[in-house]
Amino acid sequence: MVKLFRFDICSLVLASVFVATGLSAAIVTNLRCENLIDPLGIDVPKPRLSWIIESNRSNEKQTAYEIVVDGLWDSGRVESDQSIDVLYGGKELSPATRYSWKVRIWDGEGKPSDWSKPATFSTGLKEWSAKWIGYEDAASTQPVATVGAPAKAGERSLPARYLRKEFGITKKVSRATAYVCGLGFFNLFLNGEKVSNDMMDPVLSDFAKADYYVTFDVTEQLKQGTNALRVVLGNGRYFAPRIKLPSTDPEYGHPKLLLQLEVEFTDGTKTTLVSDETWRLTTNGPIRANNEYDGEEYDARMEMPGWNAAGFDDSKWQPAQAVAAPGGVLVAQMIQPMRVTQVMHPVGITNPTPGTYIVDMGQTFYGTVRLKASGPAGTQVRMTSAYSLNPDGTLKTADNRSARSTDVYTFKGQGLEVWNPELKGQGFRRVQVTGFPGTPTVDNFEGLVIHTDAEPVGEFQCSSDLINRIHRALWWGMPMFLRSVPLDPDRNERMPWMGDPAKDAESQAFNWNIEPFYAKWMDDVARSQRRDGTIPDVSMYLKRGSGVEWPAVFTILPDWFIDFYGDRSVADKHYDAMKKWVLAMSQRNALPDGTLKGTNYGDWCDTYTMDGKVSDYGATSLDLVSTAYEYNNCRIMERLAKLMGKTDDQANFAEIANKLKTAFNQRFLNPNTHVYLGDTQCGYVLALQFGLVPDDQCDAVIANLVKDIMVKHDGHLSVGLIGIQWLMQTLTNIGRPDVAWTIATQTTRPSWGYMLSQGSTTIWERWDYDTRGPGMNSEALLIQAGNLDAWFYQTLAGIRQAAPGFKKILIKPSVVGDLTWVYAHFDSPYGRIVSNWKIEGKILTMDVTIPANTTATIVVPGKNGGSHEVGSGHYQFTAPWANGN
Ligand code: RAM
Repeated sequence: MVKLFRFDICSLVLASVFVATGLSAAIVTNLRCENLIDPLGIDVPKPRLSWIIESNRSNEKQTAYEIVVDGLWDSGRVESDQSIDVLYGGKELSPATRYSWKVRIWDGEGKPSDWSKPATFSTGLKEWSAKWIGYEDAASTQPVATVGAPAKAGERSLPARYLRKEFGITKKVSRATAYVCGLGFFNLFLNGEKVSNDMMDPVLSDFAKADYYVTFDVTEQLKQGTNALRVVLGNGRYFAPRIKLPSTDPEYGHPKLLLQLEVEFTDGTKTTLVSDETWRLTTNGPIRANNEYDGEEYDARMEMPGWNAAGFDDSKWQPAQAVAAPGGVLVAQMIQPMRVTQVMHPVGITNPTPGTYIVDMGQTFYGTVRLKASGPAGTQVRMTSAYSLNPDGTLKTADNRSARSTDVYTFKGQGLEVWNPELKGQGFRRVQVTGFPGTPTVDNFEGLVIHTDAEPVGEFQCSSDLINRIHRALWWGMPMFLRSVPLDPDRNERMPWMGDPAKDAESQAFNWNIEPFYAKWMDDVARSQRRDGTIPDVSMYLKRGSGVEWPAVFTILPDWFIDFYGDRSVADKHYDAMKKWVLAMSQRNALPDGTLKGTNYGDWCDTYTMDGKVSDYGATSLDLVSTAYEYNNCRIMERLAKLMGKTDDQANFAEIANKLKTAFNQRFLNPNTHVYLGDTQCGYVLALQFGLVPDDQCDAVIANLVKDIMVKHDGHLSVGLIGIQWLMQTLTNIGRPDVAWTIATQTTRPSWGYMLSQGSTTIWERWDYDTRGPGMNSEALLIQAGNLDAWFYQTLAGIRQAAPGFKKILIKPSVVGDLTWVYAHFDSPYGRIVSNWKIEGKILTMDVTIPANTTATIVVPGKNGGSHEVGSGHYQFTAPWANGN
């Protein structure tokens, strides 16, 4: 039953709230541990437990909760409205154990809910008795490209390592768990079946410091009798794909495996099976070469039928060698794995030169191609991937630089053969095929979209076709970077650069649950800190540079975790390292006037760099950018110190920040013209967004920024990698979402609309991708996107957090340009938030959903819309609307 309430907010407003008055109580659902659903192998002594409350009543609240963890902990009734990140408070958890847990809550009227359906988590392995095994073959470190073009100096690849082990199980199994670290990448099979649909496990890391192991529940796959385990080991980043060219990848060594299978029987006994020298190994399997930059080469004639099942004759194989451990600490992989998330069907196929075919997937993505064809034994099909075409219709591979991005398949000649590379991927849209037996059709190929399989949490649509298409391009482009660490997708580089994700993460977070992903990455960044406190501009592999702006992801993200996810754990964990870094930056880079010496890379590739007019470092003073960033770092540290009760630190960071602010304005701000040095959008935006502008000059500085956009640049942006992270939200914050809208809807260069008009399906690395020569010029390197997608959710739909983790929500859409409707939802830590407004004739209608256990301020657009304080529920507001409202 639905009842209509009418508010008398203003005589012109008809604001109505629909309240379901059904009496059903709150339901507790979506139980998560460490923000993962039923995680296997968690590695924390006190996991954080969260749940979502669903209810069809308005104003639903939690006033108390009770958690029960498998006999180990009954929290009893705890008077609290906390429903995310409740710290486990029971007896010490045992390693390698599965726990079941459940929760119930008491609502605003003090009524208890039913117990939730139980969820589970399992703890990681502590006692490793397994040995690292592999095959240390010095000769094979030479370049290998067995059937492709001859390898060039510096290209490195190896055939895959195939390992197997048979073992007997005589009793009834109650639970079997495999703990596996196979470096670089591994695939695990049990009795012929791959044990999961993960791709490219484990997550990347600096292997000398940390090695992630993956936990698999294999209870179902294990059988009584003889079982066969098999593992395929690829190079990943362990056996470096390049030593130089262009980056220095650390060389860790040959691929290696650590595996421990823990089996529990129904009679209460246990057994353990481990990797050791009794395993058999061969490199003479079908994967002849694999390398993320160059591709995978597969000779189906070398398949070994039956090798993954019990009874295979492996007498010609060699015993696995016990090899040195990689040297890092073993850490449980607590993020979602990479998976194939979509299968693409080609939209067309062309034949630019005799024997050469171009298969068009219709969309750029990161992943790989699947071949489905028949051919005589020995026929070799070569498939080279890239984004777009040369003018003559051939594939434009120049931007891949020296990455060959070529997969080679050799037919065994037995009916329909289906194959895809398993140990690599690349950013691409088109595939150039040569050597195909006969004439290929679109049915011979599929595209596999691969990325970290974070759960989707958002949807955005609006009345502007252009904005929808830009959102779609971002939606495709963003996951290309979610590959266990944020990683460039295409050329011979593919590095975890740290500058891009500081605000890209927020855009991603409105679309996917990336909390575990970035929490893990902050660990990687912390591990890359040097003794002197500096952090490289690119973490883990190419450990180059020690700037302020790029590593600032190490202050910005932990701080943002608190705001966005209500999660303090990242800041708590890394506080000391963050402090050390921020202090090192202000000391190392200090100039006599109190500002900072500029460090790499400034407002990288801004629009002034178009056509080579200025260098890639952009037009904004590097000193200005670095000083502004360090100021922001100090304010973040001041805030965190306050939160953590570290009063000395709080005072110290406040003092450094105050001095930086004074020095910044003395040096960079002209008090008469209110122009920041260089008169660039990036300079204004950083000063405004970070709170550097003296209060009495704010209006004048804003006017200069707006003039720069609207007059000097005719409604276009002029920023690069740094400016774009803050530009759009700054314009909203200063009350000019209309200016941001003008920028967002441009279709002339430089703009996102222009990129799409040139046929792109993702966002370019450079604003002048189309007129640049090859080199550092990717069609899908998202550095010019920053906070844009978040801006669609935050400003056009108006969904923002007003208290950490969206415990309090602000719904405040901006009706800009010719927009007539917006629909967005976002699954916040407390549940789904919906903002949906539309203008029809002279009426604006707004439907809003606020999840249980939160409150919200809803600001209805328009002169008479008003501001409404509400609890959870579904609300509809209508207000008169006139143009220019
Ligand atoms: C390029 C990439 C990367 C960027 C660096 C500075 O290699 O675009 O994302 O951060 O430059």
